[in-house]
Amino acid sequence: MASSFVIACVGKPSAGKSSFLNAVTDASAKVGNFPFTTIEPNEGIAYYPVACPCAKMGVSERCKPRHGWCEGGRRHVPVRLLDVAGLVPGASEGRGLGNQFLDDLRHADVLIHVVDASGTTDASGRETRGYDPVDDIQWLRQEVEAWIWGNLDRKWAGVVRRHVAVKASPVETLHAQLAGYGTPRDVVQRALDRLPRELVGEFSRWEAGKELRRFVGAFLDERFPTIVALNKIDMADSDKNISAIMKRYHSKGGALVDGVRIDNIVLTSALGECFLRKMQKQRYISYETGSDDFSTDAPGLKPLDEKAGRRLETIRDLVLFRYGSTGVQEAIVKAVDALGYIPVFPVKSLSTFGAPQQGAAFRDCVLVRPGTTVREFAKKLHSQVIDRGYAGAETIGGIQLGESDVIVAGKNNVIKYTVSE
Ligand SMILES: Nc1nc2c(ncn2[C@@H]2O[C@H](COP(=O)(O)OP(=O)(O)O)[C@@H](O)[C@H]2O)c(=O)[nH]1
Ligand SMILES: [Mg+2]
Repeated sequence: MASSFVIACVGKPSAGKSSFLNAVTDASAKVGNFPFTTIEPNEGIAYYPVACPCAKMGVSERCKPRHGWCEGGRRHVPVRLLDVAGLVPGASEGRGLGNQFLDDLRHADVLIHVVDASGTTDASGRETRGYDPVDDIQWLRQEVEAWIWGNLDRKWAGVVRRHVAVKASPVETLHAQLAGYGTPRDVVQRALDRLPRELVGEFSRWEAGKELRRFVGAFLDERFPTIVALNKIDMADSDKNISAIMKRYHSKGGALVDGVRIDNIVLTSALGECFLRKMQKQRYISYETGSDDFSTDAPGLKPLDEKAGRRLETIRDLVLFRYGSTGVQEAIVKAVDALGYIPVFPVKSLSTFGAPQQGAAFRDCVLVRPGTTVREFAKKLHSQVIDRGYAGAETIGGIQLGESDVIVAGKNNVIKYTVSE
């Protein structure tokens, strides 16, 4: 039963995607401690913190997550991170690696667009100086849009003919076309809901270059919520570029601009985080990801040499003091929050919160889409046993849950299923 939440890191070459991945991935420290059978070279693991019911139930000392870890009721749930390399302007027309990497996107629940805010790489990722990154967010969005729209455009006349012939609804027809992008039907419906009703009513007259194009924009907003990581904030020119980007994306009422909401722009120093983690692992500093400082004089730490000491001071001044953290962990949190996923804790016993004969509590935690029902989660869980023999479900306090109850964090997200076989 794998938590299947996938974040894709996208962006032009040299923006810092791989560094971002390294910064959040703790592969060497916690090898094997994630539910994914294979980790590809371009994959990493990040951890999303959630409130663990172990604290409220007074069993924190027995809380032993199968994957990730839990500390004082704060549980760190692994999520997958994909490094989608090679996105350059014109990619959707088959330049660069062409559709290959755009195909990777279909596994993603949410995107983190890593932008080089320092202005030291041009639109294709080549080294330069004084490049203005203000358009980078827009062109990436347009690439993805051109890709999805292009695939529909080619066959649109046929799609509409069939739509009329079989008397389908717009959502059915579009869902059939977009299912390949890993898209559930309700996402297509929400994208349609973003358009004026009259427009949807005239679906059979949609032109590929007009109404369909508009729909694809709405579809992107729903299908690929995007967090922007303005990266390399430790570099000289980043400050002024950040101000310009914030100005452009500041909109009235928090509306999406190029698929981005200003609240979802995060300032990051992937390299700073990599260095802090490395120094922490080698026991030169004590540092916790996401915090606004590190310490060099905690007991048991090794003495720093001058060069490392200077570098740490620079990170402290330019990143931690100025922006409050390296921003990397914040980006992960925002990415999962953007979809409102909630943690669910399946248990075998509501008195021990584990398997009855084992000591450990709350072994499993799975992130699920908002709106997931008790019955849907049973299906997602290991499967046929619960699905075939489904006899009911209850939560803490022996409260019975209905099949169609929507799972809500803190209310009914600790679930014990009963099976009739
Ligand atoms: N100063 C600074 N350099 C960074 C940062 N993140 C990445 N880099 C550098 O930018 C270059 C490209 O980074 P990389 O992660 O390989 O980019 P990718 O092509 O998007 O995967 C490397 O030299 C990194 O060290 C950062 O936060 N600050
Ligand atoms: Mg890379």
